[in-house]
Amino acid sequence: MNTKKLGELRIDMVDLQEDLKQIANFYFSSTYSEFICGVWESCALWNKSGLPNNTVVFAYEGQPTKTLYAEQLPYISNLIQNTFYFDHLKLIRLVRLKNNSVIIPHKDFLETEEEFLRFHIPLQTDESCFNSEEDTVYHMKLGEIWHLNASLVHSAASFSPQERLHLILDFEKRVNLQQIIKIEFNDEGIPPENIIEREELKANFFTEIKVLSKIINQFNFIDILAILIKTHFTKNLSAAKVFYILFKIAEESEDPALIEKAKNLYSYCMLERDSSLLGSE
Ligand code: YCP
Ligand code: CO
Repeated sequence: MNTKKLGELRIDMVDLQEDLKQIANFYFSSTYSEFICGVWESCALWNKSGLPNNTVVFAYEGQPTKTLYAEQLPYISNLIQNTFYFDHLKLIRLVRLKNNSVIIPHKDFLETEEEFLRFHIPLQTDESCFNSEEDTVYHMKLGEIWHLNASLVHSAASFSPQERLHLILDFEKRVNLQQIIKIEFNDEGIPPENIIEREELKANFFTEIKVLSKIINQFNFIDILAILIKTHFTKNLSAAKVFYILFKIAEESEDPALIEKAKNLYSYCMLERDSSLLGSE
């Protein structure tokens, strides 16, 4: 099932603001920071252990437990309960992406025993926050409900002075949407009004970008990567091509450590991850 906007929730901004004030005091964990240039953090509202700092995605039998944080968010908890059936629920996280931060293009569920059905609801965002899937860049507006196919290459970026805050809900994969979503929903894919137009690449783009090989080193590797990811959000460059260019730049630098780093990052984000990296909960 492809990424699509399912609908939008009516958000009471005054009530939401009360919950956002609570969230400002929450402890967010840095799980999955290896996928980020900048800062992306998460805390759990519902998970297996009921402990808010267990934010790892993994398959388990049975129902999740409410964490203390869910108790402290009456408005958001209500919103969730009115929108989703909990029978096949596994994990609900609050995730925040700080200003000038980008997520390295990746596929999720490479390390998990099972894949999940994933939903996003933005709780704090603006037009300077972007998501992408393969060759499409789009914006999820506040209160919209999205199904994300996280098995495809995807990425995100925030250039907003406010932290971008999303709810992410993961359900068992082997059920259909009617068993998860309580409200009426559309199947309109990524609507044109959510899609961000990007500039075409110049004919010699791939040759000229290799000039970055003159400055790349172990200290700025992550910065060069961030520049390439940001380029994906403004120019017609696919998420996967970011790795292709990074690899070409590393190759041209003739530094074996950088070539290895680029190769390993590609493999980790796009091909395979060891399940021992899952941590324990
Ligand atoms: C996830 N995708 O939420 C991952 C980790 C980046 C986005 C962090 O499963
Ligand atoms: Co992801």
